[in-house]
Amino acid sequence: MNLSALGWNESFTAAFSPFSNAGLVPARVACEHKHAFELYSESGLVHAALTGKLLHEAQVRADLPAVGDWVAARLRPGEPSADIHAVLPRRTKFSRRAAGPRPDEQIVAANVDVVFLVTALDANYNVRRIERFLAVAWESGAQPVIVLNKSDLHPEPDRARREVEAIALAAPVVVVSALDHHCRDLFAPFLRIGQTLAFLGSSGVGKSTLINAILGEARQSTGEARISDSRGRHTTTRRELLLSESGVLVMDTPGMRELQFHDQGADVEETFQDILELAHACRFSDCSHRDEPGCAIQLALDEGRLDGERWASYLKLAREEAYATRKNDQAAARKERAVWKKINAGQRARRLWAQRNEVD
Ligand SMILES: Nc1nc2c(ncn2[C@@H]2O[C@H](COP(=O)(O)OP(=O)(O)OP(=O)(O)O)[C@@H](O)[C@H]2O)c(=O)[nH]1
Ligand SMILES: [Mg+2]
Ligand SMILES: [Zn+2]
Repeated sequence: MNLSALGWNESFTAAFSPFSNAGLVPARVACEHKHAFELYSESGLVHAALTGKLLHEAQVRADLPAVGDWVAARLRPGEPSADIHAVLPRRTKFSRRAAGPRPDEQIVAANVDVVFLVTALDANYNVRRIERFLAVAWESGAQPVIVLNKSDLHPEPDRARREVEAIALAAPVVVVSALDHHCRDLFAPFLRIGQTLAFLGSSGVGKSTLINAILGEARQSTGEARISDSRGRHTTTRRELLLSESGVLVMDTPGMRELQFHDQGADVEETFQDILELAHACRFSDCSHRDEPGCAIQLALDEGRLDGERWASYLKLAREEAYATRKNDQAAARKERAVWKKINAGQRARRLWAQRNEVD
């Protein structure tokens, strides 16, 4: 296997140099099992485990490898297996809040160049959801492409295209039927060796069917949608970076209705309608519900009309929401810095190149 065909480029070389001195090799995470990873390396597919040191030093989940990551690995001599010593900084990343008690960041996909946000033109077609996915996609650093699949099921696919183009900004919109023979041609402009493509979207929209069509191989299982509401059945159950015979690198992912970062607010409101209504009756509109006079929440707690545990769980969610928002702001700032870094690196590279040519 050739590293550049696996998506390696100069942006990783600098980050890797300390590891190459230590005798490690670069490898890319193809998929993740419970306690193990599969990696693409120059010597082919290898199984790998994390070193205790990496596990120990990881502060948060996002410090551990995710599908698409480049890692520094030590190959075990004579075996198709390796140990992962470090994760290289991600060029792009999709993350969402992990389920669970701590609002931890979960990396959905790393180092993706082009992300296809897939929606089906069936009963679940929803422009607002595409809008939300798009917002997260722009933050990831990858180039988003909106895919309206199952055009064969829509009476006026061109009307849908116009509607979506109106919110797409700079993202191209592809209207397609995965069952159509010409499907692959529509994706041809994106199929370049070394480019990492990823497909995201709800279960049943046809991500795996599109991937099979693009690869020209029946690589991924696909599943019938439920008849009742045409939702999918979560046929794909793990994220996986596939490398086709033709050299196309594409990530299939399990169905995801939302990328959670942006949507939490609506959930909190829906779930805690009663509390929000109570808060309307506080004397001060910016009441913090701690010890202000005329606080309707404190009064309701005192009188037993509001359950203390329910209040505590509201506070917890509200805090997490604030955390997620803060995190999004940080992501935006990071992205801006990254752009400048790229520009500076470009200037530096040009300068070095010019110096070198002078010497030659
Ligand atoms: N009519 C029609 N059906 C399609 C099209 N694309 C996919 N399907 C069908 O939709 C169903 C779901 O397709 P999948 O490719 O499994 O969907 P998925 O997005 O990978 O779903 P998960 O793996 O569950 O996330 C299958 O029965 C496909 O044959 C299309 O363009 N038109
Ligand atoms: Mg699938
Ligand atoms: Zn109050």
